[in-house]
Amino acid sequence: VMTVEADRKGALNFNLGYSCQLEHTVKASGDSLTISINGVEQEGVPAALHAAAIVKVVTDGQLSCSGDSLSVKDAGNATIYISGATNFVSYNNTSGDALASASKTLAAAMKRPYFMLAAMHVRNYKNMMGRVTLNLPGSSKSKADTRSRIAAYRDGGDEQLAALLFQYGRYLLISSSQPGGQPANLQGIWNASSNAPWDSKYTLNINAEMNYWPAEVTNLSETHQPLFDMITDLSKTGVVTASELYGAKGWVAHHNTDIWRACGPVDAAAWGMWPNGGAWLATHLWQHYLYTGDKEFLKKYYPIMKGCADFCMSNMVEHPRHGWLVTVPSTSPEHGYSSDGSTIIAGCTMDNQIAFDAMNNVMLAAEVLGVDAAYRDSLRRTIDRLPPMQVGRHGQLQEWLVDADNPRDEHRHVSHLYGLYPSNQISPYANPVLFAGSRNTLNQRGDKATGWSIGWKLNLWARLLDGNHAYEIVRNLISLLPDDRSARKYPDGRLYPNMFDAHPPFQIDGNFGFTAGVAEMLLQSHDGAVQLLPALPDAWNAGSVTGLKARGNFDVNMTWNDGKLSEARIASRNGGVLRLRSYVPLKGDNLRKASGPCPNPLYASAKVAKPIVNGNAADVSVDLPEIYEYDIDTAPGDVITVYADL
Ligand code: FUC
Repeated sequence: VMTVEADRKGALNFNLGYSCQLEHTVKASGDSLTISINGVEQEGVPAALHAAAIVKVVTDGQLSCSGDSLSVKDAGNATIYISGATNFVSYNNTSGDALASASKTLAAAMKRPYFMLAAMHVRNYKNMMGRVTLNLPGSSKSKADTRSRIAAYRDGGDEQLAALLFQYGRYLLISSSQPGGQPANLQGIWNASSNAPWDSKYTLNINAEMNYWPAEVTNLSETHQPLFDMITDLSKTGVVTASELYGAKGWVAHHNTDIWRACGPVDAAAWGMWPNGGAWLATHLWQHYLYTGDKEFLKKYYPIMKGCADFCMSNMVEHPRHGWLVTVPSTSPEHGYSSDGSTIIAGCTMDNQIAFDAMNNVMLAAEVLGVDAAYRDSLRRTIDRLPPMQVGRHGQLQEWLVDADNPRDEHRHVSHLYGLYPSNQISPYANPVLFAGSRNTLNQRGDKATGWSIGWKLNLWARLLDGNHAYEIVRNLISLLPDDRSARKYPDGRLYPNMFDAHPPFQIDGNFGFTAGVAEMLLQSHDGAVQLLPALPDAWNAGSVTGLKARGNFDVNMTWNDGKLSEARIASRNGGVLRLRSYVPLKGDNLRKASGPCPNPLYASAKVAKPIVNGNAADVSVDLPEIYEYDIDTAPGDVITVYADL
């Protein structure tokens, strides 16, 4: 709905038509336009969808219609209501009545005047947006337009632009992923082309998951629901793929899906033959549980998680040489291990890490729900037979079972670092060798990449607890690309003037990866503690944040100065032990020195097998900053305040 107002009656005169890239007809009658739109066939498949739209005008002037347009004359104001719908009902049902749905939505909207609809919209939006605030140094340039600010960001002094871009990612998620709708695809909801890059679908080997990295930690948990709905659909279509293609139990999805919930391999082998899209997606169900502690949710989605574990257990085979259980055939997404370009292999590191999560999460979920005792044992036995992670001859975390990584290769996919982020299998405290190996890998891959790859690297450097390196990645992402035509002149440009992220072309995952990455620099809760300011860069030496979420359902507010935490206020929603980790000693009521493993299972560390080191162990040492850890018992509703004890 939009409204146009003039300062005096009679000044507003306009005609209104409707244009659309697809084949369509427009009919004007009375106060409205009715538009009927045909879908297009693609790759020989006839269109299953058509659409209808209705446009209605309410005005204090004269309204007339002719042919395919409306005309408003001598008006002081006009409100235009626009409603559109398709015949889509669900992935396996297109029997909807597009025109009837569009009319129904329109009738509901027209019960209210513009100002009321606008107020409702703002209220809903603010309710989500306002949960998190972030202040970083340097507000002096914040009056300039975003294009100039992006162009000048490298000069320093405008860290509020990073804060704005962080919030922009939240805005994009709120706007493109609401319960009841589809999940945000490669362009969110902002694809403007009928022939979109990568068909505006869901790439499951990183991109669709990345879209949802900010959902929990930046306090927008309900925006995750459309993804859960898609996972539910895939768990049905994926059963057919698992049984027909692999003769396996459970369900499987490969590297790509769309609104029809396709699960089979598509495109060339290097892309398509990777059977872990479903299992990666299903980790989001478990993460939602860790953040919310919602056992009803866990109970509802447990069978879907179990379907992924079933697929792993029935599909993996024993490696003839090592005896480990591995996926085969598979690929490390889009990347080859040999100079002849071969990609298909058994037991890629990412496969093993995803299989670990798929089975380990189900084992933990079954414990929480008190079900499936015997199944839990079989999961445990299978997990114990997975290949351990390996560090290779260049000190790198190996991407494959074979030590084939090329230290000069800057491929954008860093799939084997899945274990470091988003998963929690590589801990500096429990697995320093893997931690150092991951750091070597990331240094070898370099700091420049496509938009989404930069977004991933930001989260990875945050997990490597290196704030200044993470900040270099921030700078690589906040780099102006005026438009796609200027890509040659701006080879490193990764942000358009409107702050959409550039692969290039525009792909929204980079925005979401950025937002998640900034949160990850400020707060982590995946490795046995709620860690305050784990990777703060020097450039953000003073600031504050409110409303970030830690696993265990804690809301975290922090202020810092001189690069150090000064105060944290943490609201406990569910109760339970809060273990705090900080680089400065803390004081506060009822705080006691922590001891033993993390007592709160919602943010406990993962227990992975001891790694194998094939390279030079001297290259894989870590030097970590001193940390202070405290426990505090909380009840639901408690607010804990702690201060730096310097
Ligand atoms: C993966 C990436 C590409 C692109 C596409 C949508 O295939 O490797 O870079 O982002 O998804």
